[in-house]
Parts: sequence; structure tokens; C-alpha cells
Amino acid sequence: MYGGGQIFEAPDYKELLKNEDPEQLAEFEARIDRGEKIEPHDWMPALYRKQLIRMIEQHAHSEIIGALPEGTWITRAPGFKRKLALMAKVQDEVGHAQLLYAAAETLGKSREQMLDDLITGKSKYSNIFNYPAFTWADSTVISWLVDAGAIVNQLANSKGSYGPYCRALERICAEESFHLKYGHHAVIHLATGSPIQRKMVQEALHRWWPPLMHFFGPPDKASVHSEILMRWKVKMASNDECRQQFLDMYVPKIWELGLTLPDPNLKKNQETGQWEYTEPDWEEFKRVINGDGPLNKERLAVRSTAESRGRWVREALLRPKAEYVTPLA
Ligand code: FAQ
Repeated sequence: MYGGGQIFEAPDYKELLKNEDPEQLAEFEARIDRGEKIEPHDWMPALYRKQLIRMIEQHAHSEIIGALPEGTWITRAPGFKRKLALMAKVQDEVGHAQLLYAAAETLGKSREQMLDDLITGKSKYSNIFNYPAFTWADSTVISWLVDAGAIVNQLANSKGSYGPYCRALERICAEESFHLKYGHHAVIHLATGSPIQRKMVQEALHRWWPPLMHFFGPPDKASVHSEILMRWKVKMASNDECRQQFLDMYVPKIWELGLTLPDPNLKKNQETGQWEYTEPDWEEFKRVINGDGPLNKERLAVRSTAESRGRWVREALLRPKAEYVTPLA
């Protein structure tokens, strides 16, 4: 397990909360303890707003950047059925970004600002989408296991405290359960196919395993936001709890297919019920989420081009119709 050492610097929450009115803060926390939902016009501490914007925005960015590794496989998908399914999946991911940007907007940050912050590298998105999908098998592993990981996290957080985020997550999970089925089916097809197909999916699995282990975030001991986010029921499960749940649900399914994982220490401890594994390289994780991964620059360049090429469409949609009507002489 995690051997200790600080990966991130922890914010001073006492300092950040010192300007809040204690009575309002107590009432807010009592509402959360009672399981009530907080809605956009309700009173909330500035830090709750800030944390939610950070997390929902990163989540939204992850959906649009996440559409890219699989998106590049649409034209090369093996067969019409797979092509249609993958196209629908990628479209869903972009739709999820729309839902999430809308949820983040209810907290007061504009979509334009969020997209600017993505392109300039000011805000983060999931580590995992900075790795290349070399083969069709990479794309199937993403559809199965990245979606699986996303569902573990999102299902837990859909029971959280902020109404608009929870409602968006419920809908996202429903759609992602289809992605998961599609991805699992595509992986089974390769794993039970020809020796070349089997080799291809095995290699893809080995490539994606370390970023998948990173996907749930740093170990709980090193997570700097979990304490406050769990106290305010934004996060309903810790990073390690989500990672454990993912291992519990999917490692047996991977092994069932006769596939291996690149970690000789991976095993379930029957006494504790916990999975034991080799700690992934957290220095690599830190580099990747801070912009220095294998494809960070390429991913942001694609996004930046999409923004500038689509500007005229957005402007045309926003301008009143009258401007386009040539008055009759
Ligand atoms: N990647 O203190 P913690 C998907 C950062 S959706 C990048 O533990 P927290 C769908 C973290 O932001 C996938 N950065 O942070 C799909 C913080 O940095 P900051 C996205 C990460 O917030 C499938 C620092 O490390 N899901 O895949 C990551 O308590 C297939 C310290 O970490 C969500 O965003 C990471 N993996 O916990 C699409 C779910 N982990 O901001 C296409 C919502 C940590 O201080 C194809 N988010 N960091 O500079 C969450 O649940 C949480 O934010 C965590 C991190 C669990 C990601």
C-alpha cells in the first residue's frame, strides 16, 4: 500500500473558513447531515462553492478530452455495428460534458471561462486521457474499464449534497452503464478471438493498468481535498474506497478471461477483504496531471482548434436574428 510521503500540499481549511458566519455554517452543515440537497440559490460557504466548481469543472473537462482517444477510432472501428456503438458512446461523453458544465455554471463560473482555463492549462482533467490509444484494443479497454472506474466514482457521488451535480451524475451513470456493456463485449470478443486479437487486448490492458490505478486519485493519506469534500458529502467515497471497489468488481472479470495484469503483487487479502497491490508511480501521476504526460499538449491543441474553429457558430447562435436580416430597400 501507500508508503507515505506528501504528493500534494494540503490547504489550510481553518484559514479558508474563518470568514464564514459560524451560525450560517452550522446550519449549512446540519442540512448536509440531515441528507438535504443544497440547491444553487441556497446559502453555502465560499469554500463549498469553490471546491464544487473545481471538481465539477475538472469532471466536465475529462468528458470532452475523454472523447478524444476513443473518437480517433470511430473511422477505424472493425465493422459497422462497432462503429455505430462507438460513435454513440463518444457522443454521450460530450453530452456528459454539457450536463456537467451546466451544473458548474449554477455555481457562478461561466462556461467560456471554464473552457479558457482548460485550454490554458489552468484547470485539470483526468490523468488517464493523456495516454495514447495505439490499437483498437486500447479503445475497447477504455470503454470497459475507464467507464467502469468512472461509474464507481459517480454512482457514489450521485448520492451527494449538491443537487445539480447529483442529478447530472444520475443521468451520466445510466448512460455509462451502456458503455460498460459495449466495452466488456468488445474486450471479450478480442480475448476469445485469434491469437493476434488476444495479444492485442493483453498488451492494451498492460498499458492502461497504471493510469487506471492513478485514475481514482492519490491514496487517502495524500488526498488533500477528501477531508472537507467528505465532510460536506460532495465525495461519498474516498479515493482508496473507490479504487478498492473497482478492483473488487473488475479484477476477477479480467482474470476470468485468462488475461493478466502487470502487477505481481495484486491479490485480495482474505483476512482484511482488501486488495493489495504495488503502489503505482505517483511521481508520474503528478507529472501527467500537471501537463507533462505523453499526450497533454496534443489533447489541448485539438481542443483549442475546436474552440477557434467553432467560434463563428457560437457567435452566430448568440447574436439576435435581426442582425442577419438584410432590410428590404
Ligand atoms: N486526474 O485531493 P485529491 C470519465 C488531482 S470521467 C487528474 O484526492 P479530490 C468518463 C486533484 O484534482 C473521469 N487530477 O483530489 C469517461 C487535486 O489537484 P488540484 C473524471 C487528479 O478532488 C470515460 C490533486 O490531484 N472523473 O472518465 C486525479 O479530492 C471514458 C489532489 O487529489 C471525475 O472527475 C486524476 N485522476 O479527488 C469519459 C469525477 N485525481 O485540483 C470518456 C469527479 C486527483 O488541487 C471515456 N472528481 N487529481 O489541483 C472526483 O471524484 C475527484 O475530484 C477525484 C480526486 C477523485 C478525481
